[in-house]
Amino acid sequence: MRLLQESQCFLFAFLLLLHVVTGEKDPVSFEESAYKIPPTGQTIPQETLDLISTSNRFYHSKYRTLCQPSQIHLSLGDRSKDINPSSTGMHLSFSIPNRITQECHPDQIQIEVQYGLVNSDVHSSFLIHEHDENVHIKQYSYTSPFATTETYDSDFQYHVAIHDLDFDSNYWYDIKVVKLSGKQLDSSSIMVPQTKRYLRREHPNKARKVFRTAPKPGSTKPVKFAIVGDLGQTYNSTTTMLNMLSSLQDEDPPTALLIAGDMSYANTIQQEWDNWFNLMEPITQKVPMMVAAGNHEIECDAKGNHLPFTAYENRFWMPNRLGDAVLKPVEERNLDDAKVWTFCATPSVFEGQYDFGNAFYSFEYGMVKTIVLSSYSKTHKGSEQYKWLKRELIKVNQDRKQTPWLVVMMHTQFYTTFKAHNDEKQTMDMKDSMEELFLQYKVNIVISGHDHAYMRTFGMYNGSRVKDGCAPVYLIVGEGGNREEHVKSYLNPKKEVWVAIRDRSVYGFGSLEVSNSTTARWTWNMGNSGGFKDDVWLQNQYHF
Ligand SMILES: *[C@@H]1O[C@H](CO)[C@@H](O)[C@H](O)[C@H]1NC(C)=O
Ligand SMILES: *[C@@H]1O[C@H](CO)[C@@H](O)[C@H](O)[C@H]1NC(C)=O
Ligand SMILES: CC(=O)N[C@H]1CO[C@H](CO)[C@@H](O)[C@@H]1O
Repeated sequence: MRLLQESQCFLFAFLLLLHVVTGEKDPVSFEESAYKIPPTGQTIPQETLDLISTSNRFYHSKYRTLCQPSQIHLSLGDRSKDINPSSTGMHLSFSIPNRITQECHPDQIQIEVQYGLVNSDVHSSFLIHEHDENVHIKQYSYTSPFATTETYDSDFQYHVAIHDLDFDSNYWYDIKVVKLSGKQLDSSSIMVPQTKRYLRREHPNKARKVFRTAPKPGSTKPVKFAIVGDLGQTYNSTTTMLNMLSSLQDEDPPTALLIAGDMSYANTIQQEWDNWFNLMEPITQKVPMMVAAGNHEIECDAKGNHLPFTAYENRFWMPNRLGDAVLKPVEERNLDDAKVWTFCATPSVFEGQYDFGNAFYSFEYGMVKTIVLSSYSKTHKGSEQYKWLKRELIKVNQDRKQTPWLVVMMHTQFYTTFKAHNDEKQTMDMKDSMEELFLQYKVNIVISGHDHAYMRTFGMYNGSRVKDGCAPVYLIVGEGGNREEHVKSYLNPKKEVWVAIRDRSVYGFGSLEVSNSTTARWTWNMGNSGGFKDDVWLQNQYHF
């Protein structure tokens, strides 16, 4: 009996392991553009370029339409509150112009959401009402500490929940502006020149947008996530994004995207958030994007209320929220020039308060339960986050047959082989209080970014490789391609015994494909031709 237990528990087997590091790629010149599209004929395959040109955001039309939604991004819906949940949901988020014209104010326009099962004649629709409990319209003003003479007024950020969807099904949807300035929409009267950047016309041949809902917890349906961190918006980020986009054409495509923090690298310049959501839209309008708060999301407001996480709280809407965000302003004395990077823009250590909202939350996706933690919220034993985490872990372990795979995602890393963000106090405090729970409650995989590199460990606890492997495996996925480039060096020239594989040379993203309760395949650096790769079958460390 004991032998059997141990064999269930053996270390992650490598059935396939490729580790090829090639030399420098040819330098690629590209013109800095809003979307940072690399030139045709470079590293991006033609099929992918075709994909971009038919996706509406990249479509260069002569005229664009007033008040149209852009920056469309999905996130998974809220868990059903019913005792016997039989349906699921999706959140639709998008942006309606504000900064160009007042005509698009929510009081002035009427937006209709239509959706229905693909291959079914039945469809549903509703008009968006500001005071509906399923609708949240956010708009914020923000002053960058680096440009205090200019206040940015955001577009209207809509977050609309759709409920009562079937699990594991394809739905089409459409977001339509049906009334403008109180007038029924007349398409001929609303054409404006393209120079107005936020206005655009839909692609004439655009297919309806389609998303797939999550499989039901307890279902045996295989699931696949695309996973990345520290993405940014450089040429290299665009390459990663395009590779993710072309993976959506695969026979078994990823149906959710997990980002382990540091999304846009706007670094307080809010227009860069608009650019980033536009850049991501071809993917995020099809696949729910689930995010964690990174230090590049802290971005406190230099005037107004001095609150941190302004863009992160207004632009994303994660499911199963525990309530509105509770944020403490950054202290005035920490906003002067000398301290602004350390305390307000993208600090490594953040001592403020950030609870609830998009800070920490969880979601089920078929066989996988994911718990997203905030590295920039309190983590000690009495903290809101710790108490909630413990409750979640107890709950999920009451029936691991429902979700035999338990993933934790957070921005900062408990373990690293890189000389970069090693031993940051805040992260070490989090590790001191929470690592024990990860082990006790049988977390399979812990995903982080922060270090701009890639690492996979063996089962780890308290600084060492656990002999029988019955401990969480730690992944660092911060090689998305942001402007800060790769970490410069390793802590030790030879990899530590607990490190299975590491890289700091090639950008990419990961794919987690859960086949069944015992086996998953993890692949890193998807779609990049040549370069470093990691491709392993992971055995569930625990026996359910
Ligand atoms: C963790 O390891 C340290 C030595 O590195 C040891 O002193 C400590 O007791 C260990 N803690 C646990 C909980 O095993
Ligand atoms: C689980 O999936 C793996 C990989 O596809 C497969 O080899 C294995 O036989 C499956 N196990 C069960 C119990 O179905
Ligand atoms: C590692 C990698 O792919 N780096 C590329 C990032 O983008 C620049 C162009 O801006 C390329 O020259 C690098 O090869």
